[in-house]
Parts: sequence; structure tokens; C-alpha cells
Amino acid sequence: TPAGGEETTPATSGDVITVGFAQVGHESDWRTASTKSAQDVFSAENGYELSFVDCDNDSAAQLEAVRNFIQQGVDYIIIDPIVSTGWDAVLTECEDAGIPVIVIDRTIDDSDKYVSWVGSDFKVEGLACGEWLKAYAEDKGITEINALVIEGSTGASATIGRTDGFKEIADREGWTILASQTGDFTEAGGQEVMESYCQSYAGQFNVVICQNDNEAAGAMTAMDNAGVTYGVGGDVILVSFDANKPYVQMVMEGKINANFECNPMAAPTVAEIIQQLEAGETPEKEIYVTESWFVAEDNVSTITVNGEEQECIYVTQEVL
Ligand code: GYE
Repeated sequence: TPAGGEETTPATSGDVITVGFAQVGHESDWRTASTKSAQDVFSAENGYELSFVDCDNDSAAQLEAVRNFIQQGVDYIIIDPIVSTGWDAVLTECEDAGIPVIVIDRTIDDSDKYVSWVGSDFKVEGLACGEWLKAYAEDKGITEINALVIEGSTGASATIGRTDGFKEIADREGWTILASQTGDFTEAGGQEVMESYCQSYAGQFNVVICQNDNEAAGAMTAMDNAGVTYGVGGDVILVSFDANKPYVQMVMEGKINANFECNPMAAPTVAEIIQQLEAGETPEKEIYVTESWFVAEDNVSTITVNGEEQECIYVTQEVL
């Protein structure tokens, strides 16, 4: 006991590890899975105390959440950055406070003042979507592609990567992208954008690219209402990203032609990183999670993305 009689808490390995998690929001099924994964992994049972903040897709609220974690003096901060810019100042504050930051899912452009990032290669997801569409169109004898894109939230690296990847293939192949507007990664947003597309581009499009499953759900409602058919045997090729289980089921049913998986389970890897830091080790700076591509027909089984041949998974009951 130090002079003055105060008790000090020894930092033994048996101590509870406090973690603050500034989550994007609750916009999608993917997000729900990501939140649940973090809550399961960072449980009291596993020796953690989790401060979870749902930032409701508000960048200012997310910066404030991180600053509150600094005030609380948590041991580690996890950030899933709503947008990729505007991070350097607050990450410097984390660094000054000696709190290691782990970034998950979306990336940060303007700072590398974090320990590690765990997530997906969104550009590869967009490239894969384009390469699959090219192979599929060739197989079906479709010579003209007129695509409508429903983008994710503006400024999110997931949106930027998926948009850039698909556009790279579209430019190379001379496809037409009739429009590309944000649906904010929500079902309501997807429906609203698709309703306006159905009016403005009636009869002019044969491909709809939704940058997540919830937008695809909204787009399907809008197309149903407008009498536009999609999926296997439909007039429109419908593509989605995320591949949440109910939407892989829709691929199996032929409602969605292809779905490019995005893995929401970063938390177990983050726990490993924290354990490495606790042990005084240096974790890897970038860790990519593995993902698959699910397709409704087995006519295109492999595609080459970034020079590497990759397998498309034809969805059958066994895959689910
Ligand atoms: O695709 C979407 C979610 O950042 C990869 O955010 C994530 C995206 C995901 O709302 O469903």
C-alpha cells in the first residue's frame, strides 16, 4: 500500500480487459452479425468488459464515442470507421493516451496511427463481381450491359472499393453504367433508389448491382411493384454483396444471380490481436478475412480476379 493508504490495482493477467467499440450503426443484417460477434467475443465470461456504442451512421458521433473511450481510460479501442477520412486527430489523441486502436471492416485513409486492421478487400469484391458478370454474360450470349448501381453509404471504404472494382471492369469491357446512387446500405434506401430507377430507366437496364443484401431486398420490392423480373430466367441480372445467410438462400432460389460474400466475423481475430498485445508481441498490421462468391447457376465455375483464378460456389442445399 503506497503512502496515503490508497489501494493500487496490480495489472496482472487476471484483470478484466476493458474494450470500447465504436460501431457504425445498425443499418444492415451484416452489421447485426458484426455487433453480435463482438458482443459474444468480448463477454464478461471471456474476461472482457465491453463498452459498445452504436454510432447510428453519424461520423461526428463516432469521433465523440472514441473520445469518451479515452476519457473512460479503456484498455483498447475498436473502431469500424463510418467514413475513411477525418481520423488523424482523434487517433493521435488515442496514441497520446497510450490506448491501442484496432480498426475493423472499413478502412482509414488519412492515418496509420492504429495497431492493426482486420477486414475485407472491397475492391477485390467489386472486381470479382465484374469478372463474374463478364463471364456470365458471355456464357448467356448477352452482348450489351446496361447497369444500374445502388451504392452503399457515401464515404465508406466498402462503398468506394466495391464501386471502383466494378467500374474498372465496366470501363475495360465498355459497359454502360446508367446511374450509380447511394441507398445507404439500407432496405428502405435500396427500395427508394430502385423505385426512381424503374421510372427513369424503364426498359433500359439489364443489370442491377446492389452493394449490400438489404439494398437488394428493397430493390426486389421496387422491381416487383414495377413488374420488372429479375434473377434466373428474369429480364434483369441481380447482384448483391455481403451474402448473409437468408440472401444466400435467395441465390439458391434463383432470385439473386450472384452474391459476393463479406465476412462480418472480425471480432475473434481482434481478440487474438489483443492477446498478442497483452503478451508484448507485435500483431500484423493488416489482416484480410477470407470470403467466397455464391452463384445461382453452375455455368461459370471459375473467374480470374487480379490474375488469380478463383472458384465461384454454385449454391445448393449442402452449401447452406
Ligand atoms: O457490406 C453493409 C454494411 O462495411 C462491409 O456495411 C460493411 C458494409 C456491409 O452496412 O451491409
